[in-house]
Amino acid sequence: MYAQMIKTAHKGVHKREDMSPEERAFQDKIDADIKIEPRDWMPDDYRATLIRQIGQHAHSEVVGQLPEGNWITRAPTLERKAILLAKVQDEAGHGLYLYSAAETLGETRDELVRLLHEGRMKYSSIFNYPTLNWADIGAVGWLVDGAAIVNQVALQRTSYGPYSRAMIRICKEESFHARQGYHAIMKMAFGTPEQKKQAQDAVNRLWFPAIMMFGPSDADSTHSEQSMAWKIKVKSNDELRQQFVDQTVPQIEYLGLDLPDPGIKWNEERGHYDFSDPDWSEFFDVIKGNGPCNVDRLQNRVAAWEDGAWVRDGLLAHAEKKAARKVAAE
Ligand code: FAQ
Repeated sequence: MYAQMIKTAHKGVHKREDMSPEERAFQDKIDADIKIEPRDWMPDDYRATLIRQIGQHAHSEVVGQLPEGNWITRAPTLERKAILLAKVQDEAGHGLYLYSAAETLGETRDELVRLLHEGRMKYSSIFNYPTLNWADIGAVGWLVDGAAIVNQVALQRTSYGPYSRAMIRICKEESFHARQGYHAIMKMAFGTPEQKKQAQDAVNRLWFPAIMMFGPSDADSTHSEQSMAWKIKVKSNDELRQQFVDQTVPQIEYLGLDLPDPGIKWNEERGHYDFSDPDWSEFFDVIKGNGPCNVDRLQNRVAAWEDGAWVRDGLLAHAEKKAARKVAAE
């Protein structure tokens, strides 16, 4: 359904004067901050935009397990291993809440997964970078989950009810993820010179990819204007990026690490930190499939899907037998 909807999607922003009476009533609800629920009337493009964003978000949670899963067997202590296991497992749960939210819009999880595996749907750019040392795991929790929280706290107020409610639950778990990450990187930054060097290396490599997570600059964002009019997004990409930089720079300073961007400077007049743009050509290249780990991540997901076929088939066969027995007994 989604693949078809995207082909016929309206280009540009819906203007009030061109809206049908139904669409005007829908927009009035949005403007009055009334949540849209699955059985309410909604424009096809609103539905398609939500399926795209929620689907990509779900895929990000699931693909996002891979860079950290890579370190579960190599975590330095039993405690760190247990924490990392719990965190990675939470990400799978977040994927499930989000696929379920997309199902309320009429799109199946199987279809979204198929589109991901065929390279027709995206997931967050950040997960196409490798995790090379243990400090990266701290940095992922702190910076990547930290960026995800900034975005997701805003999304708690998104206009679509099931997405908003999924975000409230996810944010509670994400805050544990970010704290465990900061705790892990703190141990490294305050540890031996070699550990501190690893922490600095992780921050240097992951800083720009983390600030790219918020998407292209507002000027280059194709969906923002309409998504903000529909309150699918309640803050712009650049607003959220600035919020993340402002909260993270003092944390880097507390760790005693060098700032990863020479352009970071407090701007008294704006009341915000100035910072340098990431290399946007790298961002667009990564989301086109050319990042350091894109091929590997997708191959991994496809292999997991294929290897798990016998479990899905078994569960379905069991459910069918159970349903048939129930019908026979009635
Ligand atoms: N990566 O017009 P916009 C997490 C695409 S969760 C890849 O600005 P939009 C938890 C965009 O899709 C992280 N693609 O797009 C965790 C569009 O392409 P399309 C995920 C990106 O949707 C932690 C094009 O660029 N969070 O990390 C990215 O209005 C640790 C134009 O961009 C969410 O998904 C990107 N970074 O705004 C899990 C939050 N940015 O579709 C495991 C929900 C943009 O036309 C371990 N999503 N693109 O082909 C959102 O808030 C929005 O979708 C944005 C992008 C803000 C990401």
